[in-house]
Amino acid sequence: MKNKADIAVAGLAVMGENLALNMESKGFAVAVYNRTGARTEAFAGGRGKGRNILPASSIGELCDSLERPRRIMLMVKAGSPVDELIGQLLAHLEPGDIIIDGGNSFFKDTMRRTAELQKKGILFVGTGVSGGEEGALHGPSLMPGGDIRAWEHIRDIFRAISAKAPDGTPCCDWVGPDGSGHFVKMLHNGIEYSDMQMIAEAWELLRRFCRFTPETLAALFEDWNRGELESYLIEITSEILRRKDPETGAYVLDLILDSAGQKGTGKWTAECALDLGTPAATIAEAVFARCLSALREERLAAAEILPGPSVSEAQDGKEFAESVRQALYAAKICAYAQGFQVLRAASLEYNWNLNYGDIALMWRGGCIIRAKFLDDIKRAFAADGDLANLMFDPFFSDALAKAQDSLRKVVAAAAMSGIAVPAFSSALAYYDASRSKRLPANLIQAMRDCFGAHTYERIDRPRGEFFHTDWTGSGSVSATSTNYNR
Ligand code: NBP
Repeated sequence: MKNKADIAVAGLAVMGENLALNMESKGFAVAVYNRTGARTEAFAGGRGKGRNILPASSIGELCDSLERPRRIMLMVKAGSPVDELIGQLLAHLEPGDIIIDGGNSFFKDTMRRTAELQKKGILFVGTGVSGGEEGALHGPSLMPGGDIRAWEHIRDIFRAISAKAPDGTPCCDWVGPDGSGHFVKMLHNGIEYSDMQMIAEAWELLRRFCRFTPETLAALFEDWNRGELESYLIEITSEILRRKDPETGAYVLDLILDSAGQKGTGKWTAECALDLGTPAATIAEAVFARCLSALREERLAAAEILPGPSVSEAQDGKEFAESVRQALYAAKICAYAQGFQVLRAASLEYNWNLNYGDIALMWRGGCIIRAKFLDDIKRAFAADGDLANLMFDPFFSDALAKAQDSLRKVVAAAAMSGIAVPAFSSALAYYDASRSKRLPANLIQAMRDCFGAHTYERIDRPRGEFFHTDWTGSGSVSATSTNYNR
């Protein structure tokens, strides 16, 4: 046993405990602290027993037990608990010490904390940690950002404990300044919302149009997991579909209430996309779809009064299933294109200089959206680091060219049969709007100018010149130097 610990973990709920055990298993001595001391003792005397785990009963004791510079990782709820703990730590830390926030903090809080702590000489890191309990124990995807000076002191520990991509690369790299690590984690979760919604829609379509049994559906998802859709979420879907309740013998999925919960990172992603003016509509739809699912009582009442068509079964189930597979692939490309557009906008807005290919690689293992597909994204950004939209990469534009017909077919069939597929529909609208040379936004501009004199640009004049029409007929077209472009 070492006298001093290499790193500390504060907060010993599910994530903190498992991360501490992961660190210890990689040869690091880990000091641990929890607000309620009984939990620290229970951990040290239970799962941590006989291991290089040093329990501390106070923040002061925790800080005294660490090698310099001190490295302290907080695994507590986002918000005031993080500020409270930082406040308590400051009395015991010295310039050069490092605080790492591994919770799901909002990136703007991380920006603020990085700047405030920098003034006190403390190096602050906000890191995304993905993969839940299992990932924390066996290898999470880690997305650290903040004060770059901390990286050389935490790199070895972070890379050792992180998940490894199938080629052995650690799923952890320095993301960028201030809140960028937490932003990337938030965006990961937003993409996770859309992935899950689209898989749920695919399952619904297969179930309702093809009338496949759960076993057939499970085998189908298993088969999909051997192709371009290979991913953790597709893998667990086939396992979920097979699982039976030992008491009733029914499929567990059939017993689960159709009301989806959420903890807020999907909502944050949608809000950030709106703030940045980026069209992450499919991600936002996935959040709204969960909100709508939660209005179960209203849906049950509406089902009695709002009419719709009946479902026409697919003529050829196998053929329809292949269309759904291709539609899912096309919609997934669109959702990821939106996600990376948000990242790009944030990188420009906050001067983060993000490396999108490296971010795709960080998600290659350990995290919930891990998928073979991310290798293709990594390759696309390696070929063009400033790619404006993933759909413009030749690999993805070819893939969309092949799969877009299926997406149309499936969305149309769903609409005609009254089955809601909000993520698929939104992805298709995003695809079509993105490839439109001319959108009807000129009418929107005309209306804005008509009722609010908001002005418009003209196709026959250089960008940046603004015009106003006197739509009521009393005046003429006039240029203005003021841009009312809101
Ligand atoms: P919780 O979010 O439930 O964190 C609570 C832990 O923090 C408790 O052990 C609590 O102690 C401790 N704590 C300390 Br130390 N100081 C606190 C304070 N001032 N106020 C409140 N609690 C304090 O734990 P978790 O589920 O392990 O998650 C930790 C973080 O990791 C969260 O931000 C979460 O969003 C994030 N995350 C979770 C997952 C996941 O799958 N669960 C995945 C990825 C990220 P106590 O015993 O005295 O209450």
